[in-house]
Amino acid sequence: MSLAEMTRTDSPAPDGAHPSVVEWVDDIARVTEPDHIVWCNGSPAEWDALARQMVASGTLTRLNADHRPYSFLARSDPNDVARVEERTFICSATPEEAGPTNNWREPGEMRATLGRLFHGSMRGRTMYVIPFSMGPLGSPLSKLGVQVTDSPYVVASMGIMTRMGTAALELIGDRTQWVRAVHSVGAPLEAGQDDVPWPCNETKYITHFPESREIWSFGSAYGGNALLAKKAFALRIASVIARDEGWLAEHMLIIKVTNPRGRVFHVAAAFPSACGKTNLAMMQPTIPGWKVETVGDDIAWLGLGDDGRLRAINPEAGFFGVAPGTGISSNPTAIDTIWGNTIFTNVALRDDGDVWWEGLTSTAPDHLIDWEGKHWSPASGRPAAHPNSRFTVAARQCPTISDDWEDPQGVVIDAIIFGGRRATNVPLVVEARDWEHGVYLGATISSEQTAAAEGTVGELRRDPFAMLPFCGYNMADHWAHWLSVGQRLRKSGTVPRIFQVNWFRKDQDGKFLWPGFGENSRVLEWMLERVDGQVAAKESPLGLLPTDDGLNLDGLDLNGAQVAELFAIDTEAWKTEADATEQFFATFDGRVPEAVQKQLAVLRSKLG
Ligand code: OXD
Ligand code: MN
Repeated sequence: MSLAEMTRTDSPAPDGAHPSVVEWVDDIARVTEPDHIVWCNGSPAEWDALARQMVASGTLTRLNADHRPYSFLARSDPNDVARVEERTFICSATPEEAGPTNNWREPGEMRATLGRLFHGSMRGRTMYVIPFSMGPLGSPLSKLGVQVTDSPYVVASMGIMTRMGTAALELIGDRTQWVRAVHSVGAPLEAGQDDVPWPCNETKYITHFPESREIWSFGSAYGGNALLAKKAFALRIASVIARDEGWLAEHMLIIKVTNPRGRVFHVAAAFPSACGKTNLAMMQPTIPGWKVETVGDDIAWLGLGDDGRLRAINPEAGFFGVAPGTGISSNPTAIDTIWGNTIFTNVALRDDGDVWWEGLTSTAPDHLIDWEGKHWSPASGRPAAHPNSRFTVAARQCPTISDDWEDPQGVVIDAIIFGGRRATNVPLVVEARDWEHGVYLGATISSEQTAAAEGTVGELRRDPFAMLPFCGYNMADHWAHWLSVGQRLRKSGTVPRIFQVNWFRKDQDGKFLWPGFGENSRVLEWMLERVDGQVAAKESPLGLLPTDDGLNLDGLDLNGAQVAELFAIDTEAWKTEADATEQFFATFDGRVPEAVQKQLAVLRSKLG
């Protein structure tokens, strides 16, 4: 018996563990050969022990408790700072099932590659077994998973981002469908070899097997590459489960909005990464009498409830928010949320032991240690925090968390918003004429490239439903699935309204036309007054627009020309955009649903 085999049994599976989990863990251990196995129970004591261990090993720095109680800073390897989309693979049986927007690999071939990579990949390390629930424990809308990982940073993060531990494990029974997620940083340690604070591997594979509901991730410990409950499970694998079971797994925030008359609405909104979803989810309205509360900031699972209405849960338990740009003025609620009990990754460290990033305050401190551990001053000419630096914090710490955010039946969705980051063409707000038109608006979202994924910042990219990197199957089939959900909603009698928004339109001098942030409440007001039947709208080739005095602009410093520019429709530019959409649709080899193609024809005919 090898040493690895002898030590593997040092932490027996807990009594409540289902044999299917125990056998699977054993199989993975046989391949990855960890020195130890630890079954995580999800207790505060366990979290604390992990945090102490990571402080001792240099992975975490404890922040000054006077400023930021029980909080930590992690600095990643400079080559492991974001999701790696070109290393993200969907291994469905055929390339057509993955579709042209995903990287497909033949499953057998990928399994052989992964077998080689994972062989002995946890040597010298501990393998942690993390059972977790996505969604409230025991909710009919929740799903269970188990991730194994050799990264204690991932365990601590999953402890914040999911309902993790024994209670989730005990829900796995004979007939439970649960998602298997294997993660290794891919940095085995030889006997006596010193570890580094952020082990990872230059070779990275973020791999999904939709049919068997499995995830295998190798080489990275950062964010969505490694916290497999988030993008890999709750979006890529869940979107496939949702297609098969008749619901939707979407890259959407959820908010509860109360109007001055006391009517409550719930809104789900899809925006591409780093377009301010967390800011909108925690928005403080500037208009009197309106209240916004937070249900979720990144992912929504939506399905038809017993009442035939569209209901949604936030499957996550925490926020993994982008730090830069999150500030006292842009998102005071987030700042209040992260007062303590927070893991910060790749932000800068202040001399007083607190954290800082660009946009937190209007002026930078004179001296910082930057995200790479180097001395920094405002004269350094480079950002102190990495543009994709993050905070990881429990959702329950958010002062605006909604009282129904853990409702096991989900919240009723009254409106759906699709947004992109567009400097030109797309008006501030448009209402879809019907569900089919709404699906077209979702299918044609485009945005400028951001820092959340690796790639060239600034390039315009198509991001249908803000799901481009997250849909686990053919994107055109996703649109067909949305259409079928719409048909079922229509039969049951209540179809949420769909809107498109664009906070990011610029004037000729390149300046944003719309103030954004809390002022976006004015757009929410218009949309929800539409839902409530209180305001009129006017037809345009793009859909329904506010009438001339429809949008509440009281107290805003916007002149008539600027408002006109926010809603201007440049017919020629839209004809060009329609041509580009036709080309985009052509990449799906005839799979784009008829009803979506028809919307493009309608747009063209309305443009004249
Ligand atoms: C995220 C993303 O981290 O969308 O939420 O990239
Ligand atoms: Mn996201």
